[in-house]
Amino acid sequence: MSKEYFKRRQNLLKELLSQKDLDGMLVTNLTHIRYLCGFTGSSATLVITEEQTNFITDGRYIVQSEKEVKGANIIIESISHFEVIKNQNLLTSGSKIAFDGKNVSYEGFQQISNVLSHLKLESITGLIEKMVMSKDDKELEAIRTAVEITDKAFAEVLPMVKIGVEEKVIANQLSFLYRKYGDSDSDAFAAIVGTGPNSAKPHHTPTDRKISPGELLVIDSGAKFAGYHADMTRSFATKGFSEEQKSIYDIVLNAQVKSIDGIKAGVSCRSIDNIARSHIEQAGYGKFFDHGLGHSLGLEIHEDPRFSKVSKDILEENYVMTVEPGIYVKDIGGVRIEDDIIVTNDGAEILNQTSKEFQVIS
Ligand SMILES: [Mn+2]
Repeated sequence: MSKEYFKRRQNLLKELLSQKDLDGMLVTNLTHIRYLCGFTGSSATLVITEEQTNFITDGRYIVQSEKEVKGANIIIESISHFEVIKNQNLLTSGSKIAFDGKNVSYEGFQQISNVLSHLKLESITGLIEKMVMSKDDKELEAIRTAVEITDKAFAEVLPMVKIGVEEKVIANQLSFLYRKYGDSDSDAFAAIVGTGPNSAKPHHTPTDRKISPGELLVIDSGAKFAGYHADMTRSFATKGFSEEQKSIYDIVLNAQVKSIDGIKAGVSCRSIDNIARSHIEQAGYGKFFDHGLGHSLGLEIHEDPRFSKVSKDILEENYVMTVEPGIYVKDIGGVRIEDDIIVTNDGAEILNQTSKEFQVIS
């Protein structure tokens, strides 16, 4: 990605800091550092002020930072990054500097306060989180690719989803394909494959339980591409399923389609959550849908805003959201259906191509 993208993001952050009467920021969250200058390694601090952006890392990352870091002056040092800031006088004495209170530990804060005692430090949270909500064209491109890879892997794995196959086998195969086609370091998150009673646990960890007749099956997984996440869930019934299991599937699918239909820029996240929630409530399953309708995703798998009962956010163009209603009934099983969508000015663009038709596994 070209330097201009990172410069644009850094400039927006500078603008937001100056609106808050702050002279700069110590960025310590590695995902935020990646967003602001492109570095993907595991140790760095970014120091942003109106005048300059300094990137500090250690000797393990000499080559990598030269290749990746854009729009920042690179400093390689083997001592604490806060000592570097002090020794090289990167921040003027008395200046008001923000740090991410959510990301700095208690000990980290003590260290900053001691070493950088010449600064006025102020904890802020949510500033960069707010910035990343609306995705730029490069980010949308990466998310589209992550979703394409997810669809492709799903299509390849579907033929092996049969009665008698273990949850773990399906999860491992998906993970293998995501790493083959997408980022090689990991999938977007550990795949959830829940059969029968396990399908009623929204965050089930795959086991050696085998897909059996007359039950529901939930598969929730996603690829990662260039650091950007995809997240898709599909549910199935197996041969011998009950009327109620089929009916639960239909209710969840209708709730999902209806809530996506309501999405467009300017609409509140809470009202979208409410579309799915009311639909499920009216069908008599309200108490079996006990999580939010969806979340934003990007360089993190779960970002703000959320589709939830308590959200105060309003959708804007180029927000990327998941829409994932579910119903989970003990002993009957669970259904969740999830797509990733891009918010547009007049609607939502659904990225996933994998079918949502009711399918029976035999
Ligand atoms: Mn999700």
